Amino acid sequence: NKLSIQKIKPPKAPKTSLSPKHKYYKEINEVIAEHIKYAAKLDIDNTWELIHDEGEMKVFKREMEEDGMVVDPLKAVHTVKGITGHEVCHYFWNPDVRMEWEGTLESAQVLDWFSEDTCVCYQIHKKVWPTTQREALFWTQIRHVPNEDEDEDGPDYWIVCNYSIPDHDKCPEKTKNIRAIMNVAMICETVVEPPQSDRNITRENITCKIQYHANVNPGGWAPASVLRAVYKREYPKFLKRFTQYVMDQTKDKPIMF
Ligand code: 16C
Repeated sequence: NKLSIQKIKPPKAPKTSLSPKHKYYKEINEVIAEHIKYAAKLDIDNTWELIHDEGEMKVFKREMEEDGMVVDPLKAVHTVKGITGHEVCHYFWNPDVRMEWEGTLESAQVLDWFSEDTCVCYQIHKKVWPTTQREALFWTQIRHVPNEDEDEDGPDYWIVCNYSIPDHDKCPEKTKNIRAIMNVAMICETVVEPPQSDRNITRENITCKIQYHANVNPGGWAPASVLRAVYKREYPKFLKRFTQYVMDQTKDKPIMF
């Protein structure tokens, strides 16, 4: 029954442990605020084209080009039972486990830690025939965005954002790869249906509502048809494989709200 659905709010945590003096502090706050704003609107109107529809998972794109390069914004929504938004974001963010679920990578490295919740990653993606291999250099941050509305029922999000940076001291300079540019976010809300009054909350009672935004510029020439075919196949594959990974990892662990 709809009226009895409640959202469990985790304790208010510091928004980020990154120092306001850090050179990326402003950029990170702005980028994250922008994703949250769009996620809250959930404005999937008819300018978005549905490219994959499978159960609760829906993947949309908007065809767009910049200087002749395909940069189609991509948006996906998914609803998964038995896991929380904090768990989804934890596994999406944690660089130690990325190779376990990310099927497009050849290698991934952490180059720097800005703070406990923010690091810089350098990764090399698998080659897509017949194009030059891609690499990426980006900060990645996980954070809890508590509901700040007067309205107690307002959304409470967990978010991870991966956002490209132009350079880093420890980043290999001249490689054979083309640098792709990304602005990616995973934004989650946890919905809890209360158990019968004498029972504890179990994984049966929780559902995670996921939104995933990806703006990727391949950074150099690649045939539009190859590119669109690659992401039409890879994003749904990623969403399925990654959410299954989170379910497998968490099923015997205490719920992380
Ligand atoms: O968000 C995802 N993963 C995060 C952690 O890795 C991170 C990565 C974002 C993707 C950035 C793409 C950079 C170029 C990719 C090269 C293509 C590799 C395909 C290999 C196929 C075996 O935020 C999950 C992302 C999962 C889906 C990625 C698919 C991206 C395709 C974009 C089109 C660019 C192709 C350029 C080469 C033709």
